[in-house]
Amino acid sequence: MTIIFTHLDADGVCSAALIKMIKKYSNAQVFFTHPAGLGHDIKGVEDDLIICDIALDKRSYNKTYSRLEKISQNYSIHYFDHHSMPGPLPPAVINIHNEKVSATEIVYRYFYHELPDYADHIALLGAICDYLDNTPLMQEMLHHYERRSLFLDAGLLAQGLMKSNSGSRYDTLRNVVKRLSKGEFPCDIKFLAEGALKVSRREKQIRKKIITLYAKRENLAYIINPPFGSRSKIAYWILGHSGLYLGLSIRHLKSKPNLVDITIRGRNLVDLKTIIPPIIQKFDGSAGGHSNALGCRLLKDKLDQFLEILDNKLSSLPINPPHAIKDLIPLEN
Ligand SMILES: [Mn+2]
Repeated sequence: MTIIFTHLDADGVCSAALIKMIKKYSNAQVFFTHPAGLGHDIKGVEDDLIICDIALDKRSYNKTYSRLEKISQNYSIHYFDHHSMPGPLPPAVINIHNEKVSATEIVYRYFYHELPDYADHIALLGAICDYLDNTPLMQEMLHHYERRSLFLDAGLLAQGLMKSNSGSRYDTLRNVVKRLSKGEFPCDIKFLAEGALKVSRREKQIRKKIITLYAKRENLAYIINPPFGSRSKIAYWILGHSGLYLGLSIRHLKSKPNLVDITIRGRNLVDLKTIIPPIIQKFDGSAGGHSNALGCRLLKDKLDQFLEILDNKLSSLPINPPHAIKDLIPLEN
């Protein structure tokens, strides 16, 4: 038996579904985790292990490393990921790493020769939902389907997963993984489709409210403790609505009242991975993610300084500002 630990977003779900399409792994057990929880969650694993789409977290790196090392003495470990790595993995771990593509694409390419034909559809869904369909392979594979039906399925999956938030969430997610691995599409899975419609209808209302609540600095839009809604979507909405470089959705943590979590989204104009971590490290915070989508944690009383430094940094960079909508409207150009 093999155990799969994956992320509970669409990229993680599609990665696990691809793996379960392979005969050898069809009975693998699927568990869901996150960067800070990985080291804890793999404690006591006594099976072959596959990890997908989970960033190696800097703070728990040593613990995770030693647990992986211990497991790897007796079992195989595959680690598929596309987040930046704070350090190496134990030598016996098979590390399949590429920061330019989705975790789903990494898994798809690694197991390509063992996958059924319909795996391409699931590979595309994981990539689209992680904003990483703009790779040479995914762009070519997009031609296997028709854009509108493909994107509908991607939307049903991403939005439907947000709704499966109730009691037996992990069982629901396992069920989605299993059904996708058997060749069903999100449009075949009734509760995903119904959940997606509810989530989308709710978001329509939430966005209207959010775009009245955010604040701006010269180069970035931010919102502190938005009353509802998904952090990443809120960051996007205020990024777009403000016309600025970045959108930041900031939350005070209930469990750790001296800290804030910040979700940052950009327009691919700056590489967040080179800008944010050096600033965060000055304040002894932590940051992780991708060049255009990043999360960080910081002491609450350092937040203003962080925003100030980040804003100045953006001013100093030689980047073209985003186009203003009104400049793009005239037809004569
Ligand atoms: Mn991912």
